[in-house]
Amino acid sequence: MPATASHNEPLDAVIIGAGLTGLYQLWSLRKLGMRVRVIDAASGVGGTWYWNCYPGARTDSPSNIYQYWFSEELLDEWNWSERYCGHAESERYFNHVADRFDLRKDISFNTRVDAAHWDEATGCWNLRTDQGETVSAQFLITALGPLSAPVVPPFQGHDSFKGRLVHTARWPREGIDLKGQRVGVIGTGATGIQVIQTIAPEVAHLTVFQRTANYAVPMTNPRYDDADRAAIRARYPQTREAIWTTFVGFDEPGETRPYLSLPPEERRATLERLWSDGSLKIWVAGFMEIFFDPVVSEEVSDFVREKIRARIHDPRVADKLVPRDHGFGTRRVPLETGYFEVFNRDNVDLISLHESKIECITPNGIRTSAGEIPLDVIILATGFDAGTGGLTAIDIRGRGGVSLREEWKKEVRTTMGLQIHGYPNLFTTSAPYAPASAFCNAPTCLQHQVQWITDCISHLREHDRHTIEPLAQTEQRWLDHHDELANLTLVAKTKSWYTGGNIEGKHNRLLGYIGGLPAYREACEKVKQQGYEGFELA
Ligand code: N01
Repeated sequence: MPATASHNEPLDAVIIGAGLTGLYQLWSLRKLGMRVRVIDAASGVGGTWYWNCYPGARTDSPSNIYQYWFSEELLDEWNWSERYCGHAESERYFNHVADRFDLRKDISFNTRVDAAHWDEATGCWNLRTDQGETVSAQFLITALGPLSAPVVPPFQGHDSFKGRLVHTARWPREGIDLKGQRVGVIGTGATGIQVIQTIAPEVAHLTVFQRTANYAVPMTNPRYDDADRAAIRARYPQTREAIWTTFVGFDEPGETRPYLSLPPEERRATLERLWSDGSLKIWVAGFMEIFFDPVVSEEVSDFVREKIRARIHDPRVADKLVPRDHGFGTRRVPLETGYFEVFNRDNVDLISLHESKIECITPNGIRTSAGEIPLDVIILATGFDAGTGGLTAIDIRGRGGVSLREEWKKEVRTTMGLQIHGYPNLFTTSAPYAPASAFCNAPTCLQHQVQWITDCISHLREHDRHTIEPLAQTEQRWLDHHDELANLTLVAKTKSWYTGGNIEGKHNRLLGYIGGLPAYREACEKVKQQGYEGFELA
């Protein structure tokens, strides 16, 4: 660990995570003249884009809004090559940012924070890492990303497999040669879809194990030339404004006409227009009623089901692939490129786990209730312990030695996803009950959270205060508000990582704040304007 961190003298702040959030938080706190260290288990920057280097990884947010806004120079000099950039380009971008702003000198790579304990006497967080170092800092900021703790289902026989078994979020950086291999993919979420559509043409045989059929929208991904980039740059002032004002931090205003007020042909025409954009517009800038009105949900879902069915040759396969058990948009909608056509290929089989269950992993493959499938490689695209898993992996203890991990087994609580009662000077990003944990274009919401945290720390320093912590009643008010909105939605009634439903025994509560980014920003701004009323400053 570099010199600053091994001093006994506490740092001003430690940031855990050198991804999108951590890099910007470091840059922001440096601007305040603070001594800051970032700690990351990875060997490089990029967070999600460092770890998720599986075949086909790509953003579902357009590149013009999947970026930082803090530097005009950066906006001017970085050239996106396509509308939705691939994993390698995203990772290159974050490396460029780290170099451009000389951030690496304050980052400790290959270092995992095991524990962070609040020390009442010194008013500092004491951290212990897996490298045996201890670090103290006045402020602790977690920049772990909402999806950093992979879920490996406890299949019997897991260790007996003689081939290669890998989770997509731990894909080896040197890659895996899948040519000519018999591959099984478990999971058909956003990740599984990207992997499946990418590897199907190169493997000898692909078996897809699907538990829940997913909706997906075909991606239109043009490559950009200089003229496109110039046009995109010319719109940056408007784009920068727009992302703050839309419901989920994209740059497209949503449809405002009530769905049911439109004649059927106008509904259809609008859905066709949204669909043909080849983006997530039909989900995030379409008819909002899909999130709370079962009638509209069913009509829009039928529209999408029809689109999916039309692409699959075998109606029996189509029956398995067309979602029936939830409405369009109540789970995360992925973009896809030729995904459904994969199931028209001779070298691909689809196993619906509703028809035959996975019984165990064997030395030679996967045994389902319908028999054994021989495999050379098993890919787990089985998702994440979202929002909470990154935080509970660390032994975080607040006032009185109270363990966050233990408390969150009973109930996950935060104040606006930014702070937690009982844990002074701990700032969380992409934690539960903020839009950033689920319902937002990540860079928009995470940059907003970084700005709020930076302003808050700046306020404390200006007013000669050393600690901040939300009051219990402030936290309860936020949770009540969150629940009230959540419970109006179909999203909260649908099992997915959005509700914690993908983890056995996880407390079920909608993870992301669903009041929209503008309302969330207003709530955060109000706290700031009122001098952090509802928070204890000491
Ligand atoms: O994870 P998921 P993901 N047996 O939880 C299945 C972001 N992301 O990594 O749906 C069998 O969505 C599970 O089945 P079910 C994006 O926000 C973004 O795909 O629970 N199957 C499901 O099919 C996304 O939403 C991008 O019934 C099991 C799958 O595994 C989030 O990451 C790209 C199982 C997990 O799907 C997470 O996506 C990729 C079991 N025991 C990801 N356990 C882009 O921006 C789980 N499954 C493009």
